[in-house]
Parts: sequence; C-alpha cells; structure tokens
Amino acid sequence: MSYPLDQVLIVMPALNEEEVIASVISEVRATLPGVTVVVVNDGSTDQTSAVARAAGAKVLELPFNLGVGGAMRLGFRYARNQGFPVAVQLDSDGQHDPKNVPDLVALLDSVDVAIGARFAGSGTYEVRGPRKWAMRLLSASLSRATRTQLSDTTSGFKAHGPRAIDLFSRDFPAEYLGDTIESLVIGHRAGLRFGQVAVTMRARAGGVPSHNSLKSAIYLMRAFLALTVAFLRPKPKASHFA
Ligand SMILES: Nc1nc2c(ncn2[C@@H]2O[C@H](COP(=O)(O)OP(=O)(O)OP(=O)(O)O)[C@@H](O)[C@H]2O)c(=O)[nH]1
Ligand SMILES: [Mg+2]
Repeated sequence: MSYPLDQVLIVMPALNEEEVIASVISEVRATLPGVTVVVVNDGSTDQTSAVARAAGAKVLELPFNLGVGGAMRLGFRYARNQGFPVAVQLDSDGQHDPKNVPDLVALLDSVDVAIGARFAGSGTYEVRGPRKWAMRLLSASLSRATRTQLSDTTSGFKAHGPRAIDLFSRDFPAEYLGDTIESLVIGHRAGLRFGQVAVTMRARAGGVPSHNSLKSAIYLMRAFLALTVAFLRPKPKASHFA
C-alpha cells in the first residue's frame, strides 16, 4: 500500500528560477493532484518567490543563501512539523519529471529513501570524462557500503519516508552539494534503507545552472573527502526515531 498523494510534500529548492518555476509547479500540481508544493527560496535576487506563490506553491524564505542542503533541511523540518510522512525533493528548473514521483513514493513501502537514478536504464542523460568516472566510483563505494545497487548517488531527485524525514530534519549537511553523497552516508549510518527507481532526466527548461564544470569537478574531489569524513563522524542514535 503506497502513500496517497495528499500525504506527499514536494520540496523544491530554488535559486533564481523565475523563468521556469511557475511552469514546473503547474506541471507538478497537474500530474500529482493533491500534493502540497513547498518552494524553499534561498536568497534569490529575482522574482522566484512571487512567481512561485502565484503558481500555487507555499514559499519558505531563507534570509540568505545556504545552498541546497540548508534549504532541504528546512524542507524536511516543514514536512515533520506539518505531519507529512513523505517528502520528495524535486528541482525547480524542470529537469525532474513529476511522472516519476508515484514510482519513487511506491518504493517507500520497502525503503526510507528512494533515489531517482538517471543512469539506471531510462532516458538518455549522460555525463562524460572525469566527472563520469568520479560519479561511478562514488556510486560503487556507496553501493558497497549500503549493500544496495545505487547507480546515481549524486541525484537530487529523491523521495523520503517518515524515518528519513525525522533524521534529516535534525541532521542534513548544508555544505556545497552535501545534500547528495554525505546525506546518504549519514542516512546509512543511522540505519536508513535505500533503493532506486530509474528516472528520465530532462534538459533544463530555462534559467541558468548554479554551478559550472570546474566547480563540479572540485565538488567531486571534495565528495571523496566528505565520504571519508562522513564515515568518521559518530553514528547518529537510532533511538531518536519516532
Ligand atoms: N535553495 C537553493 N537551491 C539551489 C541553489 N543552487 C541551486 N539550487 C536549486 O537546486 C536545483 C538544482 O540546481 P541546478 O543549478 O539545476 O543544478 P544541476 O541540475 O545539477 O545542474 P544543471 O544540469 O546544469 O541544471 C534547482 O532547482 C536550483 O534552483 C542554492 O544555493 N539554494
Ligand atoms: Mg538543474
């Protein structure tokens, strides 16, 4: 038995996405009737908030830029405080297809975090060169650690069940891109179960990417370090779970 859509909170981190966020919100609401959409606006200098509100989303404002991890922690806190058992992270730029959400939510019957994997067979999304190998290596180490096949550990398209929401509303890395690799390690160490669903990744519908290839290469190197550091952090206590 899967969670009904009215128990699903869609959390959209957003930075300067006025160009496309309205159409993304409309598509989400049309494809997933009954869901609640919350946009976490992270110090945008454009009209992201006004446009998102007009499109029917609840908008949470951060006073200054915290990055996707900080924004997601607020999203998880909102989910917990409002009593949503499911929180789905979805990009504001149109790259994630809301049609994949029901499959991600259905997987929450057996896992705590369902990852939308871009390389698991669906669609034609591809990355090349050192970035590809770094991502493969990260996925291989995490798959080994979690004893689960995880082919896309840097995906930002994820569904979270109640145990994950409870943990991540207290402990979610706010460092640059820490919302991916490091959050998986924290979850794993706290005993969360992971799974993946093949998703299609679309091209950005408009606006500009928040990071360039140099930044992303630096991140991937940092991610290896973060992985090591994260495994060294003391284990969060499972007894915190409700
Ligand atoms: N809250 C918050 N959201 C951000 C920040 N940077 C990016 N985002 C949002 O996070 C999502 C993913 O960011 P993107 O810039 O699209 O990153 P990406 O999808 O890896 O890169 P592209 O493939 O080039 O689009 C989008 O919804 C952005 O608006 C930030 O600093 N804070
Ligand atoms: Mg994007």
